[in-house]
Amino acid sequence: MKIGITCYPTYGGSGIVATELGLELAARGHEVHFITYANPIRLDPGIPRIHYHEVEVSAYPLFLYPPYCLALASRMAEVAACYDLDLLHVHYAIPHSIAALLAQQMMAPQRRLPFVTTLHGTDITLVGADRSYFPITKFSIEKSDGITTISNYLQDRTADFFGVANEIRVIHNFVNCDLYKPDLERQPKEKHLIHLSNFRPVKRVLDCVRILKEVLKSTPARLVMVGDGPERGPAEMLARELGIDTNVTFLGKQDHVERLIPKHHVLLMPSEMEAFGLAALEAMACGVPPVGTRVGGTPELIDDGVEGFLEPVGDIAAQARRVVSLLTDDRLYQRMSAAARHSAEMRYSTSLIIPQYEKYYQEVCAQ
Ligand code: GMT
Repeated sequence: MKIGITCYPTYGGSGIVATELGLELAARGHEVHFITYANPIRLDPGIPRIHYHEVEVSAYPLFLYPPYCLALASRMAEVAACYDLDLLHVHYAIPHSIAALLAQQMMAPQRRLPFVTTLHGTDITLVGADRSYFPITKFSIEKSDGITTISNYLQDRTADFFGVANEIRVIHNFVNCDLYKPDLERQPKEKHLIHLSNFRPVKRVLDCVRILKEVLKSTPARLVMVGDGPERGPAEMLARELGIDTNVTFLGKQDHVERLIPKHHVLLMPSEMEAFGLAALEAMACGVPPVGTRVGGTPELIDDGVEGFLEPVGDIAAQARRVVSLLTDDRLYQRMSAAARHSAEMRYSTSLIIPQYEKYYQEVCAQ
């Protein structure tokens, strides 16, 4: 098939899923066209059957807010016509879904251009819940030819909150288990925790620093923070205030997290909300057990006490206790690490999930 993919190309779970989906589809022989305002992260140049079309948003003195959605719709229609795309697949409802709807209408005199929208989390739980975006998010869901969510939790929440009647197909996040795998040469001595996110308030990044402070009361450890965003500065300040800044490293944005994660022992994911928890899935594939919060779709991903631990949001003491148990009880650690890897391979590997997208595309095109 010839598929146009649009996402936020910066750091964030939805962009990562969209990019890796495109790469996997291209590897399976499909022609993939990324239509985005920047080259998506994790997309190296020169990959066969992958094309990148930049969306340029012209500045004009009259535009206080440059109309990105319109520029995107124009580019989508242009690429669809030039490359004879079979469908568009947009990730994150706003504004991508509305741009796809416009592109579809622009193409309508010539032919049908169906589009699939994948909902990832904050597009529903935060942006969609905002009064100013609620009606347009609901409309975009109703007008999509296909809607997928990345967890059962998000499916239920979307149906309940927006009261939409469309079928919502659940296609979970996936991980390439050949790329994300345990590091058999990891240094066993020094214990390293890792956190990966876009450092938004929903991630409760400061809790990672507080958890480390608790952990250090009973066992030595280091914390590596990967990513960047508004909570990075406050987290760095908190580490200094708590006197543990020499135990915390802020690496900023990193492209090859599959090389970093396996060098660590435990992943921290203390989020306020997580529609699924892609970072935890990537860690599990590397045999790194996650300690996270029982919110949204995380219980679908992490079998609590078997593949990692889930505790209440903001309960620093409970999360720290779980981390300490993993760092100090080698048998527990080995058992949980193996179970985490096994679950990633058996339930969320690319070979299981990508065919679900291919099948869904065929259904949507055949409608
Ligand atoms: O908050 C993020 O990590 C970014 C956000 C996004 O939409 O870019 O991530 C969401 O999508 C991921 C991939 O589908 C999910 O695994 C995350 O759980 C989800 N984040 C939230 O719901 C907060």
